[in-house]
Amino acid sequence: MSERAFVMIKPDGVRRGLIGEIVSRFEKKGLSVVKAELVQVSEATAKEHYGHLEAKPFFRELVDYITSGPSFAMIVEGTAAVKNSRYLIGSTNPADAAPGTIRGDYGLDVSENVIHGSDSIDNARIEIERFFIR
Ligand code: IDP
Repeated sequence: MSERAFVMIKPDGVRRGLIGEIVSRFEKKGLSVVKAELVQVSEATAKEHYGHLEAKPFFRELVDYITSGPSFAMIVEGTAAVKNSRYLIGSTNPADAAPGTIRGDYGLDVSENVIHGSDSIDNARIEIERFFIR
């Protein structure tokens, strides 16, 4: 069944010129990028987006990272888009992410892990609204 996922290339990925390469991976997999925009994530949106991590010691660093420059926000559509996107993206820590995944191939450190992908259909809906509808 076709569904939508929210995917965002984080500022390190944009700075490193990886937009084309990363978009290409989603397209080759068979998922469609149906909307995309370069966005400057605000402090308030960053805090909301990562609200589940507010108590973590790295929260301030995470907010500074995600607001450090433009990100490339996308709506990705296709069969099981949420699950398939997470597989393409790989484990949170690039050191644990398998080669062939985006984080496995382009990341080194958990604090700058190149890309975000929604972790559930419900969160995909919330994140699409957060970044594209408001
Ligand atoms: P996810 O991005 O794979 O869904 P989450 O646990 O929701 O993983 O973490 C959100 C983001 O917080 C990660 O993608 C990463 O940028 C950052 N993060 C997670 N754990 C750490 C850490 O231990 N140190 C620094 N940043 C972290």
